[in-house]
Amino acid sequence: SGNDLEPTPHIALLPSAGMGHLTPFIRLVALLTSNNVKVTFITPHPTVSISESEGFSQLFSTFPQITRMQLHLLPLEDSSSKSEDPFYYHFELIRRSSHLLSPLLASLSPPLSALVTDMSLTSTVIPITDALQIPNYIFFTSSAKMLSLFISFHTLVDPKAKDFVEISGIEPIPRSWIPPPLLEDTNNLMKIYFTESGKKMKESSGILVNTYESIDGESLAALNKGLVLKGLPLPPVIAIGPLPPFKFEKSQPLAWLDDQQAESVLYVSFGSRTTISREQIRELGHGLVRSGKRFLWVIKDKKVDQEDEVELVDLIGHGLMGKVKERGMVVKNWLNQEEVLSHPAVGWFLSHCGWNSITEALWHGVPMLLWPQHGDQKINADLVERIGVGMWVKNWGWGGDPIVVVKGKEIAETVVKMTGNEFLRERSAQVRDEARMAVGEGGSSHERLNDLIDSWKS
Ligand code: BUP
Repeated sequence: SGNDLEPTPHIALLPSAGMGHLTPFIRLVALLTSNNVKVTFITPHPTVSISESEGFSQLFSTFPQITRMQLHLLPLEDSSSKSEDPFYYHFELIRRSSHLLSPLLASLSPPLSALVTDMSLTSTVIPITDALQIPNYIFFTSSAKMLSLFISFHTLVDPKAKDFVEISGIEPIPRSWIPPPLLEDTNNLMKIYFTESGKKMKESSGILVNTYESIDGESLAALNKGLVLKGLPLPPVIAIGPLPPFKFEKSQPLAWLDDQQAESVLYVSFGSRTTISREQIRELGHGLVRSGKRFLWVIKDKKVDQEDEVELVDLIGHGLMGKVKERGMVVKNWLNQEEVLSHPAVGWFLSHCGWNSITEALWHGVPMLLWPQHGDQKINADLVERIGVGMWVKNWGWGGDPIVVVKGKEIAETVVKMTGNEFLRERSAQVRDEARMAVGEGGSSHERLNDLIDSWKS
């Protein structure tokens, strides 16, 4: 389609580390490409995980018309932060290599209409695009509610001093929902990127968010009315979500799922970069068995997939392994989640509340048991609970807390309660329809994206 007389915009995109950041970029790239936008995708090299490099290969083989450019990351001279989270360490590597972008961007032909960068790179990339006079859009890969915290965090006076964090235009956020590293006294990689990029964000040309009006309306309105920074104008905050899952070729046979009854299976996953303690893994296993439900459980022992070498049976022990196999299917590390959530046998999702997992569950109408582990996940859990498609047991705390272990008995009781709640299922079907309407012809997110692409043509 498209008018031959209309210029084709040329957009470069630069993601950051981890599947939670890469997946929405891949979806956006697929969407832009199918809207006749010329895309150059800049891939940081090397990646942290195998999943990321596989994601890149699949994307480029599916869309040969996308130009690939590599950003070769420089090693850090000061490696004292190497012991911190490997994904945040990689954010820092990409940030510190950002100056290498200048010659790369300047060499692209035809000249760029805009660069879209991951939120974590805002503070180092904006000076570069400013110098080259290229419009810079930030892609925020979490909710608009989280964006309001991101943008205002550097203005908050001692956020840990009060029970609630107050952001103008937004309902106060309980302190216990704030990502714990942000409340530490000492600096850490998350706090540094969050503060620095949050501060610089207002200088971007626009902020794209993988969300939509009917779940995140309060924050979208507050941001776009300029309330969040108390009258300081912000660039337009553009809700373009939920970005439709992009289906690569079927990657794994899910024969076990094919044999299960419709909506009978609980899918359990804590995302691509979260491990839970061995003790908690075993309690969870006992809980799942005791719930009497069928389940499909993805277990991780290491944050980084290529380091994960332990055998499943050594993780959960022979006794539990035997019981688990009677009712469920357990997999190490990775399954194609899109295939799982779209499978008719899957009826519920026990999720760590990563924003991508949530938008995917909404898209497929799968009700959730919410167990936030770290980062933005409590803020995400709250949004899901409010729209009525999830159950959140708040006293389970942060799953990432090594001291609190939730017992199997309680997990089993909660699973039974959640899976018996018909209201959650009915509401999930409505929310699925709304999500699809937002990105369908005439929907709010569909319109926003079209306007954006049009603005790149002039
Ligand atoms: Br695990 C896993 N298969 O087995 P989130 C994840 N995914 O396809 P995270 C799979 O990775 P952040 C698996 O569908 C989602 O798109 C999943 O992103 C996919 O959580 C993505 O849900 C994971 O945002 O990232 O990994 O914790 O911390 O950035 O939210």
